[in-house]
Amino acid sequence: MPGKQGSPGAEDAAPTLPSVRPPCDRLPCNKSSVCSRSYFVVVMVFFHIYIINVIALLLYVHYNSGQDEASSRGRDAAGSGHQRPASGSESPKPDVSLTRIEGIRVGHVHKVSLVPGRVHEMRTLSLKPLLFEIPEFLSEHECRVVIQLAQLKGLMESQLMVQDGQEELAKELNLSPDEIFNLLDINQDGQLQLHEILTHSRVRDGIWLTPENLREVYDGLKADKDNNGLLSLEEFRLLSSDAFQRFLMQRGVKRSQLVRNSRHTWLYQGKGAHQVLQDIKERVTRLTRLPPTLVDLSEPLQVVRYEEGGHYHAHQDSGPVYPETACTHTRLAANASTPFETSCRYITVLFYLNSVEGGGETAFPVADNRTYDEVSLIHNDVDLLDTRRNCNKSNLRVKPTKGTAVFWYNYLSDGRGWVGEQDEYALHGGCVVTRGTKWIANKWINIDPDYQRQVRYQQLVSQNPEDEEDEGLMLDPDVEGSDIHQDL
Ligand SMILES: [Ca+2]
Ligand SMILES: [Ca+2]
Repeated sequence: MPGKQGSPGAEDAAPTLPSVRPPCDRLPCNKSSVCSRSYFVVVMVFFHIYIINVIALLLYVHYNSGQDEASSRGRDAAGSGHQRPASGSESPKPDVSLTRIEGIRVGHVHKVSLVPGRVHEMRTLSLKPLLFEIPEFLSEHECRVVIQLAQLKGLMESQLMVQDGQEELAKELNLSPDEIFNLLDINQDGQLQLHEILTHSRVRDGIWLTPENLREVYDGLKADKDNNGLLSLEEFRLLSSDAFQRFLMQRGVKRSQLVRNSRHTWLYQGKGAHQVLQDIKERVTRLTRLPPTLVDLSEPLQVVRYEEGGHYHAHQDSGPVYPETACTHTRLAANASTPFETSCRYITVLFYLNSVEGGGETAFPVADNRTYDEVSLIHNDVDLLDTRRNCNKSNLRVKPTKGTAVFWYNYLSDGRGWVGEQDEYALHGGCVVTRGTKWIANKWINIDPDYQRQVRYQQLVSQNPEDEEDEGLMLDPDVEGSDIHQDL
């Protein structure tokens, strides 16, 4: 295809050429009339003018495309901040090209060498997101040590309730009830359907709303006057901006109604850490085939425990990256005026530290779906992000088996060896644990999609190793240090 589009001038010109053959070739004609010498001269003059025009057109096209290339190279070289380096000899090119393992097809098995003397099998589970499973990635001993180290350190609640802040949000919003209504009314039919409210307000300060408890709120507040299950503009106007929130708080919130219901801690994996933790980090480097520096500079190992009834509704591990967004891990190197911050986790490696007796699968609701559409995630009262009730409707579920690792890419490739856009299909969650306890660990590999920012960050860290503790490079304050002193 690109070859065909490459020379539009030549393509347009070529088919018209045969038509200028002298008409004598085709028509038996009288020499004295149409095929006279003067007629032939006229035809030849037009033919020459035509050829000159075609040559001029080709020159014009060639000259212009050359100019475009030159100007785009100029823009890249100038580095306007948001642009990533383009390929080509004159533009700043990443020194490293990130390896991205090919999925080939679902069910494909790669043999990988991760530890001396044995071969692991890595099976492709989906292509969107690019997701793999490696049984027996961790030994029984390693699983036990990680759990014990986490217990020794102590786990904290993964989600704390935020009681205040709703009032402030309403003030900040500075929108009239009519304006809010109009924004929520996705299909613009003048009524608010349940899914329209849930799409925008599924999470209210960490409380997960389901269609059922939204109906409860309607009943409690007597919001749906005509009882048709919809909110009209008149009904909506009668509600105060924080009515929902106040109602939910008064009624009391159970752990099961939170976005996530688990406890976790962080384990440092650098120099001086327990050998098992260092071994796991090295194995992750071999598995992902990424530069060791990137793995070394990433977040520590997160260990999570879900009790019976624990869950984590479907979410993305990474945020989308826009020009005005900075990555949490490279914020040292970011422009100070960047207003938003997000986790930039190129890869998630998730380890199952035990085999769960009941439930607790990792669900990927839209894996290998044909399309991704945020609004259709709630359909006919079925919320695909709700891992307490709808895990069985997820496209893919991975059963927790002790020692197994799964890993996936949260970003696509930019096609030039670096990190591209967020992969929306990487949406995933932890299904409710129906029996027993579930222990997992997460290793995230942090890479900034902005190549220059990642490089600046690594330079800063290598130049000022002492600053790192003060500035809190790590995402979690209880992390005692890191191994960023290693060679970059
Ligand atoms: Ca509507
Ligand atoms: Ca109504």
